[in-house]
Amino acid sequence: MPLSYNEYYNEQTGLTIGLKKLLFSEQSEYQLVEVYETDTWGNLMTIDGMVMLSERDEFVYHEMLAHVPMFTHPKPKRVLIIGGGDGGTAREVLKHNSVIHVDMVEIDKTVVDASKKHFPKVGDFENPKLNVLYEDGIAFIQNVKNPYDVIIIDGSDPVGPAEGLFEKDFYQYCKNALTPKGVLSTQTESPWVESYHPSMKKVFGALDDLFPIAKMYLSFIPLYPAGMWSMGLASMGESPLDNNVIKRIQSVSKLLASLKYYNSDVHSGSFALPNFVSKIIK
Ligand code: SPD
Repeated sequence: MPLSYNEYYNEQTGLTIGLKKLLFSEQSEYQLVEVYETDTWGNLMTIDGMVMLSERDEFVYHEMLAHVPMFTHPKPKRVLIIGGGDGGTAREVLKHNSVIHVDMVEIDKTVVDASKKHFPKVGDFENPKLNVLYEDGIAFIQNVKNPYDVIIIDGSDPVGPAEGLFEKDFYQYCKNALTPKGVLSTQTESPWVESYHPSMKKVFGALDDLFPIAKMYLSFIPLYPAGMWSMGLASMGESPLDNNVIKRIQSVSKLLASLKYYNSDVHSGSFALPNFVSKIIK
């Protein structure tokens, strides 16, 4: 029987990935972090049995979580990433020339260390603009003194240490920590997994109440449950669908040429929601 990894997300329905071997397994203070070598997806990181990233498809998630808010802001200089310990979101943020400083607040150093060793191409950890802090993002956000232009929440699923990242109070603190035209993005799970709908409703309810602009957008990530993944965008300034934003994206050909998923058409199209998806957050 060949080795495989299974993430069940709906009774007995789930995802199966062929494995070659286990490369790393550590029960940290917070969670079980594992890295496998897979048959066709490169190395794979799981946390508490849930897929976080594979070398082959991580670009979709990281490009979409980072570039949608980064281009929605006219000139993002200071950026905060909550979670994101594998470094992929920071790598994408750091491609923007306007950025002068990125704080990445990751609760679990085990994730960063495992990523540096087993996903050496994912992070840009030596970049002098990146400051990694090993702290609880929920505590950190309540004490921000110097606000950020963009905040990106790259947490795990709403079980365990990441549960608080789906609460209204957390988004109120994020709003307080943004500059006047600040923009936020956050990962909000698969519309196909009903057990996550209450968390999705909570996040979009909070964003709608707190921000003048709040929208869901979608991307397609093969190794996440059911392959369809939602993210939230909230803005105190421009709308992600403003013409200015689209022109801004099209003006940076060098950055765009380095990307494998994101472009101006994907940016606009990602906000088109199928009816069953909009219904979840109405
Ligand atoms: N079940 C997948 C949840 C995705 C959460 N973030 C992944 C981290 C990648 N930087």
